[in-house]
Amino acid sequence: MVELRRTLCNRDCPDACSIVAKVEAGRVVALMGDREHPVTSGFLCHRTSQFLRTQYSPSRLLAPLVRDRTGTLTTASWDAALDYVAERLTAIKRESGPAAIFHYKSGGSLGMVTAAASELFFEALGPVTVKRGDICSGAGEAAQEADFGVCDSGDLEELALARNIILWGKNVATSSPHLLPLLDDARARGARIVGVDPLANRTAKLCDVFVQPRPGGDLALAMAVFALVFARGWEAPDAAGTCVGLEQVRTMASARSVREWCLLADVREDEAEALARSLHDGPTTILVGWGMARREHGGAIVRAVDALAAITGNVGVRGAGVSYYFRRRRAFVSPASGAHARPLCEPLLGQELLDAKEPPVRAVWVTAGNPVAMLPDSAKVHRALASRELVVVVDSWLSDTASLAHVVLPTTTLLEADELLGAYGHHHLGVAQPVVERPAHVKSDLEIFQALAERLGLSDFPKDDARAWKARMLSPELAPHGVTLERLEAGVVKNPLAATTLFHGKVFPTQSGKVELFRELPEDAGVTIDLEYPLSLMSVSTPKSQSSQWAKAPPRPAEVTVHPDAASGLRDGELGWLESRLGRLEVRVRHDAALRRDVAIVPKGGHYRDGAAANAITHARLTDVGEGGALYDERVRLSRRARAPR
Ligand SMILES: Nc1nc2c(c(=O)[nH]1)N[C@H]1C(S)=C(S)[C@@H](COP(=O)(O)OP(=O)(O)OC[C@H]3O[C@@H](n4cnc5c(=O)[nH]c(N)nc54)[C@H](O)[C@@H]3O)O[C@H]1N2
Ligand SMILES: Nc1nc2c(c(=O)[nH]1)N[C@H]1C(S)=C(S)[C@@H](COP(=O)(O)OP(=O)(O)OC[C@H]3O[C@@H](n4cnc5c(=O)[nH]c(N)nc54)[C@H](O)[C@@H]3O)O[C@H]1N2
Ligand SMILES: [Mo]
Repeated sequence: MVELRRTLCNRDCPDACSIVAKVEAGRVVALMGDREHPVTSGFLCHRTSQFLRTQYSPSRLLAPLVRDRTGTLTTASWDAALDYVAERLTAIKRESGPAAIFHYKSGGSLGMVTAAASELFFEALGPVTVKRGDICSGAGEAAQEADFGVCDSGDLEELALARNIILWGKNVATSSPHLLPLLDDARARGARIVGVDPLANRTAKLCDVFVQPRPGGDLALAMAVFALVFARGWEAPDAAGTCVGLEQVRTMASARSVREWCLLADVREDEAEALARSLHDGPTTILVGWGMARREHGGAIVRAVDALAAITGNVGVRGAGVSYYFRRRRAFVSPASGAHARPLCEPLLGQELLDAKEPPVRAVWVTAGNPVAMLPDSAKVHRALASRELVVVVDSWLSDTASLAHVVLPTTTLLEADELLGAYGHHHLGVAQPVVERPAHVKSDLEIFQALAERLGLSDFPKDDARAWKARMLSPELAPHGVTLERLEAGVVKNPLAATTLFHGKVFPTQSGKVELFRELPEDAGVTIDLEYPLSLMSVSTPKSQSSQWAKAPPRPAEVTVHPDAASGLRDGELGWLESRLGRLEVRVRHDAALRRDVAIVPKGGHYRDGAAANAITHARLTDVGEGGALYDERVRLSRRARAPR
């Protein structure tokens, strides 16, 4: 018998889709997008439509692995694996204190139950050492909090009221494909779509105007637009009343001519003009990508974009706003208190782990992350982890990080997840429910913590099932709106606590109650030219993978795509070295004449053990605010393989 079952995708993706699984004799045979989910609208992304390859892959982990005396990861029983982990954690805690244990969690599952269970477990055991900062969106969130007092978005459906939509550093076709139907609708209604991105990616095709500044040239571009706005008197009549710092922005923008700012940004003046006009002719919504802020001046860039919107009157009114992030946790309460022994900075993790003293970190537990491939300076992250006494990784495949662990515990996949979920690209809430039974020797993260809590004598750790955790974690503010667990189990609901028009009435939760505009500009608006390493390494999302999780194995060696003139004479298809000041990768060169001559694209998520991780040649560097990772500021060059290794 064929049955259709519904669940919600728990991937680290803004769309949080409703998936319809076709199940036959206990096996999922097809995955489809749910027509009833207002954002999913009946289709799945490439990654998830291919997920059955991963679900039924022969390389899926189906039993715990423990490193044996010869150093080989060998299959073990759950009892043996958990007894070993419990015994080692107990000894390390007794000898060095709980701060010697580090819990690292990343975005492999955005499920709230997994997040809460891991936090609560390590609070009860410790509190232990945890991470701080955010490799993904640290800078952008901090920027918006500084400007507006909170980092959130209005309703996605407000896009229908926008006359202009600016996609600023946002590759929707790849990273949030469920925005495409909304953008198509907007265009059909006559809205204008403007893109700003150094890369003419697939999203460029749906833009009426597409501006390609040099990587990191956005601050200079914003300054050009400010200069035009001020010259034409296009600031909103109430700008001085709703913003603090308007005059400083005016002074900053007047430091150069529009022409000079455009040269610095490497755009034409008419392109800056088109942006200024779009902001003047509002309501205009700016959708800001997460990647753009992964730069040394990333916070400043987002703050400049916020300021453009605020000064031209595009904040706090319908059909307008600067959308960076939707507060996905707003509807939930966590049973964890946030207590910890000390934090280590995520984007600098390798060094921070090596440097930690009194006590040194002796044990690391990894939940839903692959830091070796996904954090910058992979070699250092690898070395830092491999030199600990105990590394435990919970995952469903042998990632670069799991490969170096002492214990690997096999867990559930997104089709087996039992979870509570929000989204960071819209305001719908929902639950994931297993659409298929998990393999016999696989446990959810929650069950793993429960089994360990028992061994460690943490008797207060809740023993009830995922559904009980979900019920406890719904904010009490939801029930008066009729949003209960039963209601969510029947299908997604729009978060009733989220604003339709954010900052309606132009009231901002900042100290002044107004938008607090940025006041400082880095020298040359942050633009630097590096003649020795002329290319910017753009290790951006590819439709084919979710970070390091690929449906089909990624190409080996990694592919680098450059303008033919920037290929150092290497032909399309030829092998070469891609070098940064940190290291080099062997790569296969691809030509694309539509690219700028100063960029090199390597897909995000290549594997370290294959020599294909962009992070192996990316320095660990912080963003200006928010302790994000300046991943995209890496400078590289291509060279022939014959060259002697450095
Ligand atoms: N298929 C797929 N989807 C994903 C992911 C994935 O790995 N694969 N990852 C998910 C995750 S974790 C996240 S956080 C989001 C990521 O979402 P995004 O951060 O939007 O990620 P990308 O698609 O990498 O797009 C980043 C865009 O920023 C542009 N950019 C880079 N530097 C600059 C700059 O200086 N100025 C401007 N204007 N633009 C710049 C890049 O060219 C690129 O088009 O997507 C999620 N969705
Ligand atoms: N060079 C470069 N580096 C980047 C980026 C970039 O654009 N360029 N993007 C950055 C961004 S935006 C992000 S968010 C990070 C992502 O970094 P990570 O979150 O580390 O990325 P993934 O490779 O998706 O690793 C998640 C792991 O969780 C596992 N997993 C899935 N479901 C579960 C579950 O239910 N439980 C457990 N325990 N594990 C599970 C997956 O199998 C996978 O191995 O990478 C960052 N790194
Ligand atoms: Mo991310």
